[in-house]
Amino acid sequence: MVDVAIDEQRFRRRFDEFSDIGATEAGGVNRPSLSDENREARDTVVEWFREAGLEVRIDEMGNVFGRRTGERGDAAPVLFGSHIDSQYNGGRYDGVVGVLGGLEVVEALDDADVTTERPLEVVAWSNEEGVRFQPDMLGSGVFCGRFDLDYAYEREDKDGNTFGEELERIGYRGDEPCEPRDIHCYFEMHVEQGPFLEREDLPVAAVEGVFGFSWMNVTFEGQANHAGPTPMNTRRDAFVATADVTESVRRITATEGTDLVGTVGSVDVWPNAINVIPETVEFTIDFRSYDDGTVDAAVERIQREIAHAAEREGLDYEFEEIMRVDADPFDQDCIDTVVDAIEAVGCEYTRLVSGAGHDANYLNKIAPTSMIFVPSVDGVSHRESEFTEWEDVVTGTEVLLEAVRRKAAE
Ligand code: HGY
Ligand code: MN
Ligand code: MN
Repeated sequence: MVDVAIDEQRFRRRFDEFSDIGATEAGGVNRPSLSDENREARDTVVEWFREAGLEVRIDEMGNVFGRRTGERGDAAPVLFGSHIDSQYNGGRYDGVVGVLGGLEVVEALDDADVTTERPLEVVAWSNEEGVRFQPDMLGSGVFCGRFDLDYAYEREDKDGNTFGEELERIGYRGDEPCEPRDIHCYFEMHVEQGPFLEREDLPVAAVEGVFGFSWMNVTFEGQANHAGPTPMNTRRDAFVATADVTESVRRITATEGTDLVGTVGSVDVWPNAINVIPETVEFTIDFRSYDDGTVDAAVERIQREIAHAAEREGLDYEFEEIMRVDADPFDQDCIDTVVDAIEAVGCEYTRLVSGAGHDANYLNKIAPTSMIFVPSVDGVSHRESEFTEWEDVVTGTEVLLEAVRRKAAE
């Protein structure tokens, strides 16, 4: 294959400029889905895609595609990318390296005057994080037929704004149908968001699959009362039950011999006052494992614990599973292509399964898919101090370039 080189300076300039959008004091970014900062990030990606000569299309979910034609114009494209929405006060690398890395792959091919047989498409998926509008991976989920458009448009944030209204407001409710179409394969380059590559002192991993997970919403309804005169044995304290369930989540994940992880991440207390017994607590539970049966068992057990906690405290409660994604292995041929690409780039590597969810979870249902991981310093992510060495981002992008070229020649 003709030598094609990543332009590290150009890529770094873009990344630094992009990191200024929604930048936080502590060095992270705050660009939640469909926020004004997310719109600015989208506008920048569209501008850069166009400058790179890509045909830009925006679909009904605001997914942004940049297409580079191939010698076989009507052949199914090689699709690669990630997301640019962030956590509230999240990291600069999560998702972004996959989108800007995809753009750099296209520009490096242009620099070397290299065409590909198949068309290439770089994509920035909408609402991958799912922190403002649950569930996560909503843009890729509609694209892959997992959710219908109305369901997605009706999703509400905590202030009652719907996804559809906000997408309209920022001007990204595109005309392109958001539905499954013929994709030759999908690659996603992403920071590992865990400690394994750094622990092994390795620059890259071929990702063989993604954990399945369940997201649940629980609401306990007790009774507000004065924190002073109310006798302890008459209280109906919604937060005490929440604490019980949180402790149960931790106990269930301690079950021997499973890779199960569990988190109570979002908790809203009402009236949330120092001298009032909590009346209502709404909280979330996130269980994940590479084995679907393990997640199923954990969801069943925690529902029993919720019922017991409510009974002990005399509470009413609501339970809703808001999202369930099955674990599944990626396509072996795509994994092998990533390994071949890593060997062509000439670096050591390992194979990993992802504990984090990605748009690749859903793409894997409609097209051969695999991922490339680069190290997260201190294994940190979803935090403003998230960091990846630039040389590792470049290595991951070189691997992406090699993998894309291989598949585009099929
Ligand atoms: O939840 C996840 O793993 C992803 O960041 N949406
Ligand atoms: Mn991500
Ligand atoms: Mn994330």
